[in-house]
Amino acid sequence: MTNTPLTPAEFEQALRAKGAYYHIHHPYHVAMYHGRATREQIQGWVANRFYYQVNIPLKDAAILANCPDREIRRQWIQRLLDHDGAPGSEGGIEAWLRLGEAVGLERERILSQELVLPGVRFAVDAYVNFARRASWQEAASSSLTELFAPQIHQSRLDSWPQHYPWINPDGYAYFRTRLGQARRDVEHGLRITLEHYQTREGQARMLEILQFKLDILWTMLDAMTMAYELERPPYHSVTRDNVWHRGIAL
Ligand code: AHQ
Repeated sequence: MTNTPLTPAEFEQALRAKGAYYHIHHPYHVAMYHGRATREQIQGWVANRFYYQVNIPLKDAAILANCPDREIRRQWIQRLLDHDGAPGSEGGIEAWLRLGEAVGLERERILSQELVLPGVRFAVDAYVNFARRASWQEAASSSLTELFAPQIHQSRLDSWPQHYPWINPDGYAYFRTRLGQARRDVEHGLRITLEHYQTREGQARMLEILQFKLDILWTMLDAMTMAYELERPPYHSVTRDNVWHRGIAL
């Protein structure tokens, strides 16, 4: 293996080639796109992805906490405001709750996180804990799955309204907002990444990190497939009750 670093253009191309493993290609997402998802599968996806959404600000706060560079922090903090809501604007987490209501879920049921599957929780927690432990540059670059995010948000806007007329279209505001925010995030994340990884070894490390994040997104949908498509939620052979993540009522 050569030690010659990839040029920035070659490195960016190698990052974009990882799009082949993006969760837009996961059968669960493909089924939703083609209108084959049931109401329960859509609701399960929204309720489980809520756990990812509420953890993004914690992940980004971990990056801020580890980053000594004021210029980087001044830009990165916008990501928390995008999700938590800047003063006077509702933010992405609230918009996700509206998506939940639009697909027929009770707001309180989403907030309770009772529908969050163990596999989803562990995948998301792995992302947050990685961001806390890794260098701020490695954690920042792990957000670059968003290179492929505008396409996935657009695909929902293009397909869901025709396939799922029972979903209140007000709920799609989140996807529309993310189109612009993801593109802006990628511009900043890519600049940090192309500047930080200057050696061939470092570039190889970055591709590993990106694959780790792709694995997180893919694994979340695997857990949802088990539960909502194969009807094998955790403990299904023991009980049909949601017993995960909760103590035994004494
Ligand atoms: O809604 C998404 C979002 O706010 C973020 C933040 C970003 C990150 O920091 O890792 N990644 C991300 C993603 C969002 N939506 C996902 C989807 O499929 O709707 C895509 C996901 C990503 O590509 O990482």
